Amino acid sequence: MKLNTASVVTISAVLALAAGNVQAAGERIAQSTAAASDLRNDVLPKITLPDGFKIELFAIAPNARHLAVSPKGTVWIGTRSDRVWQATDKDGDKIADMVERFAPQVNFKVSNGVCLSKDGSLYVAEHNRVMHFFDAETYMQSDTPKAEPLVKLGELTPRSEQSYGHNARVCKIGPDDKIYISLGQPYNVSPAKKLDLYKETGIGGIIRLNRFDGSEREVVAQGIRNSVGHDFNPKDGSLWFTDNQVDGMGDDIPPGELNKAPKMGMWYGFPHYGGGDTRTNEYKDQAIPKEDLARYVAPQIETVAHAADLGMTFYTGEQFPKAYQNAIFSAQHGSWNRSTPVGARVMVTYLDDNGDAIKMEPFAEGWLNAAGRYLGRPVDVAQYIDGSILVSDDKAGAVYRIYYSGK
Ligand SMILES: [Ca+2]
Ligand SMILES: [Ca+2]
Repeated sequence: MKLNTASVVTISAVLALAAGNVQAAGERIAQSTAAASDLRNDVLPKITLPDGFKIELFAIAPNARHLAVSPKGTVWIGTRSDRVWQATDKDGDKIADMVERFAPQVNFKVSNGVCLSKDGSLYVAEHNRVMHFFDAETYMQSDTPKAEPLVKLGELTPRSEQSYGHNARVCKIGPDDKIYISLGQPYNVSPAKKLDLYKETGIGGIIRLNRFDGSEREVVAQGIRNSVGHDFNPKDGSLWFTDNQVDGMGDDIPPGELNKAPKMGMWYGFPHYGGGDTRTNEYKDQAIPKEDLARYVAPQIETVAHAADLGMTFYTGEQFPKAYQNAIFSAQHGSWNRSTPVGARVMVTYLDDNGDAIKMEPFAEGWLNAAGRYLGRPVDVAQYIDGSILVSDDKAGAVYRIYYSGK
């Protein structure tokens, strides 16, 4: 009798495994869930926005990180796991009715960064590989979309530098039609013996590549600690990026950063500076090399320490009032190491006529409650097809849409 029971259990387990595999191929994320109702009823009413703006739930997507939006409205959602989601709104109410696994046959590792080219190629920047999906929207329902590595596994950074820390990549296509990828360096403060290798490979920096064959790899920015968000000013083509700064120096230093690259080949201070003009303890007694100092660019905006500024986008839509045209929307993920947490909000940065930042201020906040508990943690901001913006949240596992109703 006992033997029979054991056999039944074994067969059930095999069946369950098989069912799991079948499900994985067409894995869909339920949208009408208790978690969705909680977000709609309990969290989103707490989010404060400027007059005339509203926020609603766009999609449930576990571990939602960086976003890419096609002109037809498909939204690809990266994660720090092995999944990329694709969200579609078939009935046109601007709420996703289908969220499913993209390219289930691909074994992703930390598939955080997603970006789309004008001709419809989707790139997935993983921890140490970049995958290229040709005509991604056409093939997205296929189990075998046309895909090949743009950067082969183990060739984005030397394998010796792979690490759990700062392993989430992001990408965007630049005005030169090359792909720009940020490479966070793995340490809190990089040791001196690593600096030459990092400068050469673009770790602690941003690189660009030919997006068709991965050739012409260049390091375009150095001296960055861990940038997890960049975009290009559509007015002048300049590259802007956020940077997360050094831990363990206290609650209020060093500041986080929003940077602008006036040109390629500049140096942004790390690890000699830990954020803004705060010298790191490890390097403060050393002179900064002349060749670095000559290329040093100070941040455009110093943000509150440890807020973790991540994804950002220039706003090019027409739905929002004029003040927001060509402004930068960026996400603060929120602190993990500060006595009183800060962040968990969407910021807006306004630029002047010269294309420099005037100020950054909160745009959407309320995910951090008075007790210091996170109701959500924003990661990325992307413009949606109607000129609203989408905000991802990897704590709630959701994507929100913020739109202007004027009322
Ligand atoms: Ca819908
Ligand atoms: Ca800096």
